Parts: sequence; C-alpha cells; structure tokens
Amino acid sequence: MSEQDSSGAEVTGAQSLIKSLEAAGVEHIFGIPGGAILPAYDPLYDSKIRHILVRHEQGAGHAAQGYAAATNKVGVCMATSGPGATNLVTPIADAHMDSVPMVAVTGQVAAGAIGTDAFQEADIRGITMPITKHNFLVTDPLDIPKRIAEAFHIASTGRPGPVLVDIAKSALQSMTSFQWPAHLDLPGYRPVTRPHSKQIREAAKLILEARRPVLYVGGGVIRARASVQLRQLAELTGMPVVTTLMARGAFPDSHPQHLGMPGMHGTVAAVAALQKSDLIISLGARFDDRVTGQLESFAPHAKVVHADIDPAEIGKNRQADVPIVGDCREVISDLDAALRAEADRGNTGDYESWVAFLAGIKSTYPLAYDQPSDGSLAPQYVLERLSRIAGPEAIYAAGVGQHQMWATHFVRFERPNTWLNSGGLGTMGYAVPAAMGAKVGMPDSTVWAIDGDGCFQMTNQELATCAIEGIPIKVAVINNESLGMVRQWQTLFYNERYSSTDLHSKRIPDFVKLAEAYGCVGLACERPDDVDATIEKAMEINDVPVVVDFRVHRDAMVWPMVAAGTSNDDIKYARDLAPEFEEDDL
Ligand SMILES: Cc1ncc(C[n+]2csc(CCOP(=O)(O)OP(=O)(O)O)c2C)c(N)n1
Repeated sequence: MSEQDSSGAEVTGAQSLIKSLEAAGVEHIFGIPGGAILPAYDPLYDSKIRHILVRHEQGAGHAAQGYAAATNKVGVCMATSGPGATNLVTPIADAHMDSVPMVAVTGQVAAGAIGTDAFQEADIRGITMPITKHNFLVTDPLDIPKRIAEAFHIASTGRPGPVLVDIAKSALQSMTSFQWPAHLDLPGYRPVTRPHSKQIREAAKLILEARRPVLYVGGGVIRARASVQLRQLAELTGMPVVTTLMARGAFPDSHPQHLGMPGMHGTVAAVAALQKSDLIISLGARFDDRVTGQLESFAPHAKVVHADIDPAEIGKNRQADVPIVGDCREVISDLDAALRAEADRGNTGDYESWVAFLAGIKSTYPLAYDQPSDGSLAPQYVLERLSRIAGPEAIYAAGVGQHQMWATHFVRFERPNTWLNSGGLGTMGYAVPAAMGAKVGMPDSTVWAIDGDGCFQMTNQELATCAIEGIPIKVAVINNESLGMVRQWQTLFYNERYSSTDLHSKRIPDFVKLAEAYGCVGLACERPDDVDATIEKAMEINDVPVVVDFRVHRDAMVWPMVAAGTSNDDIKYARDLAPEFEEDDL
C-alpha cells in the first residue's frame, strides 16, 4: 500500500528516514554507507544534513559521542548491516556507560531475509540489547518517523544514552507516507525529573547536621547542565567539592572549595574528603569501583544523600540514607532553595574545622611529579604547558591510559563540556574521533585530542576524515613507546616483567610522517625547552589538523594511586609513600 505525504508526493522509506532526521533537528551524521543502508544515502545526498564520511564505523560512533559531549545535543552515527553495525558496538557500549545521548541508525537486511543468515546479516538489536538505553527494529516503513522521534526522545531525556534504530532495507525501499508524530506514546517511559520535596527537606536537614560533608559530583551534573546551580549551592554552604573523572569541568578547578578528582588516581585531598566524610552528597555520580576502591572500607562514617535521575543507580553500590530521584539541576536548585530558607532563619552548617583539615591536606599533598634527571621530557610537564597555552576555553578529548590520568590532573578545567573521555568503558581509541566530533559541533573552539601512542594507533585513520572534511583538530600524542598504564601495573605488581607492553613507537610508526601522509601537519618534540614553542606553533595552525609527537620519558608513573581492590585508606602519593593524616587532626 502506498500513501501520499502532506505535499502530495509519495516517499520511499529512505526519504522518510531522512525527513525524520531533519525533523528531529539533526545537522550532522557520522557514518559509512553499505548495501543495506544504501537507499538512505541517496536522499541524504540532497539533504541539508551534513554527512561526514569516516574511515571506520568505530570512528563514527566516537565522533557522535564527542559531538554530544561537547554540545549536549544528540550525536548521530550511521552504518550498514553486519560488520558496519558491529563496528559500532564499542562506541555504543561506551555511550551507554557514560550516559551519552546518541542515536545509531543501521541498515538491516530485507525483512524477508532476517533470520536466514543472509549476506551481512547480524542481529544488531540482540547484540546491543544490553548496551543501549533502547533499540528498535523497523520493518514497516510507516513506522520510520515514529521510531526516529522516539529514539531522539529516549536518547536525550531522563538519563541520556544510546538508542539504536535498525531499519530493514526493504522498509527503506518501499513507498510510504511521511508523517512526523505530534505525540509520542511510550508507555512505561516517564523519567522523574522533579525531586520529591520531602527528600529535599531530609537532605537539607542532614547537610545542616553534618560536620564533614562533601559534594561528590559526577557526570550527571554535566549532562543536566547544572554547573551554575552547583556553584551556587557550594558557595552558599561552603561545602568541599570533588569532581569525578566524568565530571571534570563541572566545578572550576581554580575554585578554593574544589579538591579535585577522587578515586584510584584521585588527589589525596579528594580521596580523604570522601573517606573521612560524615555525609556524602552524591550528585549524578554512581559510586563506581574506581572511586570507592574496596567498597566495604569506603567512607565508613558517612551517611549518604544520593541524587540521580536513574533510580536504578540509587543504592546499587552503596546504601543511601536519603535517596533522591530527579534531574540534577532541579535537585541542586531545590536543595539550594531549602538551605537558603534555613540560612534566613539563622540555620547554617558548621564545617570550619573540616574545611581547614582538607585545606591542610590539599596544600601538603598537591599533584606533583618529578622532572626526569636525564633531561628528557616529563609527560605531566607537557600537559601542564598545553593547559596553560591552550587555556580553559579549549576542549580536551583523551584516550585511555596514563595520559588520560595526567590530562585530568594537569589540564585545568574551568567549565563543563570541555573534558571528553571514555570513563566507564575505558575505550582506547576514543580521543581522535571524539575530538573530531567535538570540533564539528563546536567549530570555533580549539579542540585537542590528548592521546597515548597505543590509543592513537587504534583510530588515527580518522585524521584522513579530519583533513579531507576540513576539521582541524590538534593531537598531542604522549609517546612513551609503550602501553604505559599496563606497564605501570607490571612495574608495581608484576615485578617489572614487561610482557607485551613495548610498542617501540618512537621508531615505528614515524608519527610525523604518518600525520603528513594524512594531510596533516606533523611536529615532534622531545626536550622540555621546546615544549612551549611546539604547542604555540600547533596553536597557530588552524586550516589543517596538527599532530604533535611528544616523545616523553617512558618510566613516568601516575600518582596518586589506590591499588585495585584495596582500601582508599591505603592511597599512595608516590611509590611507597603514604600520606599521613589522622582523624584526630579533625
Ligand atoms: C580497546 C582497549 N584495549 C585494551 C585496553 C587495556 N588498556 C588500558 S590502558 C592501556 C594502555 C594504553 O596505552 P597508551 O595509549 O600508549 O597510553 P599510556 O597508558 O601509555 O598513556 C591498555 C592496553 C583498553 N582500555 N581498551
């Protein structure tokens, strides 16, 4: 059966898909065509949507993530059936772990061929069931607009996440009508955004009673665009703040109440703040094992106020004394209002000795590093200088490993959506494509990918995309010629037996030549004295992508560190050096 659209013309399912994406407000899609999705690429050719042809579907997925994380809009990626779709699995899983709003559109084999092991058939719905917020298989072309509208709604509301829409080629090829739905009918999907006032009152009461409270800020605060409200609440109460790896930038690093990042590689002050706290106010955070360390010994004296838009997070790892389900911005605003009303009545918290105690730890145990005695380059120094020269307006996307931890330590973040990384899944290869997506979404911002030499070799093919599509990102490869984070664990826990972690990447490949082969500018730097000039040179090049091979000392290690599975009480700020602070100091 064929129907007519409002302008009187019949459309194909493929045309309906592109009209739907346009109606959803899509401006950019990252993808690669192939047989099953090919019908969609024909109307896409005429659309005002810009399609960015990537070199690997993983790049499309991470680019959509970077775009979303930098702009707060939904990122979109597209792939064909079978291997095209399975290449999206890693970024979909990554977006799921880090609550990134993303829609993945995949072609599927013709409806009649589904289940026959047809050429390039993969059950991508089944494969991605546990790693999507929701997913759809569309076989009836009439359903296309509805499913696309639902996908964007689900991806961007409540706890954001990835939604996959798998569309049979037969549906793309059939004639249909296009009608953008006026209403969505999603029974059972009604995210609670307004926090319950009783829970807010309970939380405010605990905050006033507490003597050692701490605001434990997670990535949810960034997704909820709640940084302004967070600052108001923090300044109203004077409570110390810690920001997780996913929340870096949610609260300014320069703010005196900020203690930095907690967790396995957190600052001593942030770890101590949670550990010695009597009240943790968790905002859009999830008590991840990388934050809590050994769970039984985590923050033993703390009561917990746990606010999250996803009720499944509350009490998952740590029991909450006051659970609050709601959007972080609304929760924080309501808490602020409740505490302001109490302050007007003369009721304020007394945190003076606690704040002084933590200030002492912060100044005694700052983030620090040694300059190598042989005159070679310290990776931390490179990142310190990069931060200083590129500044807090720039966007920084990191890979996974030591360089990621040094970046989060030594880049000074002052605003949200400027730090993009793979926190939950820890995906090597995230940085270059994520930076590409961020630059597409924020073309006027300087975007730096901070990558390890290992990570860079996983997805650097997207430099071709960047060069050809005019996406001038900058890449700092922190080249320690090894899988550094794994090597660090081998140094500490495997008796320096470096099994399969040496990449020889100061020799092969030549990153400068590789950059040039991809149409980028390639620079190299291996002396501390050349760092500033090299970064400044990279900052001046804005017409093509730039890659800087920072050839750093290979033995540098990330400190502080809480060894996996041990208690946060056993944090070391350097090898075999434990901080000294007693609760009696409080
Ligand atoms: C896709 C993937 N494979 C393996 C790992 C395990 N892993 C974590 S960090 C790391 C080393 C990363 O090396 P590099 O990119 O050179 O960064 P460095 O730690 O040296 O800064 C590895 C192999 C991972 N996180 N992701």
